[in-house]
Amino acid sequence: MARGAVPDDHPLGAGFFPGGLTRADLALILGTRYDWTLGYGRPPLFLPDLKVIQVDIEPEEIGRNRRADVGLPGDVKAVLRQFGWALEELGNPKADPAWAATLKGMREAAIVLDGGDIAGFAMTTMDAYGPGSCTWVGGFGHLGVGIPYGIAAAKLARPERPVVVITGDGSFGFGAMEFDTAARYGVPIVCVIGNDAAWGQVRHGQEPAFGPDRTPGTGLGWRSYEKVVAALGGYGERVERLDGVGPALERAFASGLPACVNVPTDPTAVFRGMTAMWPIT
Ligand SMILES: Cc1ncc(C[n+]2csc(CCOP(=O)(O)OP(=O)(O)O)c2C)c(N)n1
Repeated sequence: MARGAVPDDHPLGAGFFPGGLTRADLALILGTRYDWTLGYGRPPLFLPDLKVIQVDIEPEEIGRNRRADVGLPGDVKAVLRQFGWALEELGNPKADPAWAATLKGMREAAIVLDGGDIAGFAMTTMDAYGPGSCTWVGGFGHLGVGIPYGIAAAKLARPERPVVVITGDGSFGFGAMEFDTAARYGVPIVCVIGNDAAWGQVRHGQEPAFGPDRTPGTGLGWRSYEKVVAALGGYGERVERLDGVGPALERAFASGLPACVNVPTDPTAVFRGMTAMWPIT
């Protein structure tokens, strides 16, 4: 509930991006529990060698679910005031500019969306912090532009920004060979496929219109598109579990190559905010 106490666009803020936590060497846990919202204090969010200072007014909360390197029983407001005095005594040391730059880069990662339902889910759940930082097919719905947009509009226009392309498996197929372009020009976009083995948004319109067994042409099959990207000189990974997505993204970025993280998704999940061809009733 403290979201916003440090504004998401503060130079030292990482918003809700877990990437900030996985790169940190010290975390302050202030009056909050290691419940499901913090992944119970376990990997992939909390790595084993992350040092933690935990402040809680309930002494028994300290060290519950995860080890605290330093536990401080106390009221968060009072403890933070004391931290402030201690920092003053140390001459108010400034944050490492490299760390601020890392956080800035994570906040400003350009997001490119392509696909039907997957783009709808992503559009409504992801934050954007600057002009041109979130691109998608918009009103024309011209699927297939994700990878080229990722290469050209985002990566070559602003090479300092990390670029993530989130795409449906169908839409990936339209532009997949552009990974060859990305590999030839050394453009390290990271593409995540929300793979429901279907032209999902169209299929989800066919089902109510014609019946669940009458969905012509919209089944695609579970293809290993990550292997296509690897064969073109990029980096490819298939991820079956949600908690594997974050580490796979880290490896994809670390590869420095055009990368594809292929994630099988639930084919029955329907995004109800946009409809490609639902019956008009
Ligand atoms: C070039 C083009 N062809 C077809 C369509 C029609 N269309 C809209 S949504 C959709 C399904 C997209 O499937 P996918 O990319 O796999 O994403 P999903 O909906 O499964 O998440 C299609 C084919 C389109 N918008 N653009």
